[in-house]
Amino acid sequence: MMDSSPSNINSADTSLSSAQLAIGRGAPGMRREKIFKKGQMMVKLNEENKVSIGMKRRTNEEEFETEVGNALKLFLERVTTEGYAFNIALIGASGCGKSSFCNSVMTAFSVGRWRERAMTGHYGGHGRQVTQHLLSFPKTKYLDSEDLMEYNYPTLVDMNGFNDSSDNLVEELLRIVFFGRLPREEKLVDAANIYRTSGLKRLKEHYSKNYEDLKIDRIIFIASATSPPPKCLMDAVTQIARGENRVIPIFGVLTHKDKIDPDGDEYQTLEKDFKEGLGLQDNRFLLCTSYCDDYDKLHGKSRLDQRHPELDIPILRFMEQVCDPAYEIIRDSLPYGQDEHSPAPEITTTVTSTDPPPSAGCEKSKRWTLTEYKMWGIGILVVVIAILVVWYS
Ligand SMILES: Nc1nc2c(ncn2[C@@H]2O[C@H](COP(=O)(O)OP(=O)(O)O)[C@@H](O)[C@H]2O)c(=O)[nH]1
Ligand SMILES: [Mg+2]
Repeated sequence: MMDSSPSNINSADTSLSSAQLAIGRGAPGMRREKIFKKGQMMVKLNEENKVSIGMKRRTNEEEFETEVGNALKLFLERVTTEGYAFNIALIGASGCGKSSFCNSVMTAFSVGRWRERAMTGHYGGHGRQVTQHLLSFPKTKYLDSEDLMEYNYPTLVDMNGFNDSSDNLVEELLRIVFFGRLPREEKLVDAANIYRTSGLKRLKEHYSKNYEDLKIDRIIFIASATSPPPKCLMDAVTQIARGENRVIPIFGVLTHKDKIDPDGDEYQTLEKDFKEGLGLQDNRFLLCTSYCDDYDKLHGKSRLDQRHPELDIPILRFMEQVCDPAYEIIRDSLPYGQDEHSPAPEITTTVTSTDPPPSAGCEKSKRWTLTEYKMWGIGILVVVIAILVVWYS
């Protein structure tokens, strides 16, 4: 489990150069540089036993700031500027904290304060969910520093919660999402309605016609540490992500850390069940608190006014694992409907799709790296110059 307590800061953190700190946050890195120098000065005073209680608190904050810089630096080393940005699906039951976690990740990645990019909350047991559509958050929607844009920050995919079941419909909906066949901003419930009115075969036909977009590279399964893990849904996700030909790495997050006793027997049993259900090792698991109303109340200050490095650090470290290209997707180029357990349906009907026409950039197997884009740009420029030279000579 990842611990973010200040006592865990190792001496290497404090030897981090100010230039390294600046890498992470562009202009605000300058602020961090100043803080870091001030922090060193305070350590000196501490040695001389001249630190007041208030100053001690401040030193902790500064150590946290340093650790955020370090976690961010390690994250950037992992995502690099080569390759492509991963699409990460946040899957879980309704109300477990998917959207709150999504916002917390985007806050940890950005320079500014928390913003409600993914809508959170509930309607108090009326069965209606706040998130109804498949929403995607590419880096352009959450990064607020131009310096970071060239890095392959992931696209986070938030959607409404699934029921804790593992029937044909849930499995097919997961397949549709994982294979990138549910168009952005479309409702999962629309797919469920096709199933209800016309059956599984028609559902497969419909989504086989859609163009491949947002094909999922990583799954983060989210559950709350305050309620029993949704075992049927966990089974369905592991079955679709691991049991078929295209194998996607799964990670697990338990939210609501602030509401439980992490050392208590009850929680320990829940964590064990969760990890075993998803086949997780510690490096693919995180217990965390997200930015939320309860945490604001605990601190007596709104997340609109302050950041919480103690929340950001474990999330950054976890995301460093999630975005590690070392986890390979087996048979990545396999399209929807071509896996063993769900053979390609014969398309007999015409289904009107609202999707944009296919483009080279949509197909994941054809996703271009930055270098490839640059090479194409140079190539086109050379051709244009050649035409102009021939024209004027
Ligand atoms: N105390 C606490 N509340 C949380 C945490 N994460 C989410 N919540 C709350 O749980 C409720 C549902 O969260 P939301 O992100 O909308 O869940 P979703 O339906 O899975 O997207 C909201 O009231 C959040 O404020 C957490 O880590 N701790
Ligand atoms: Mg939500």
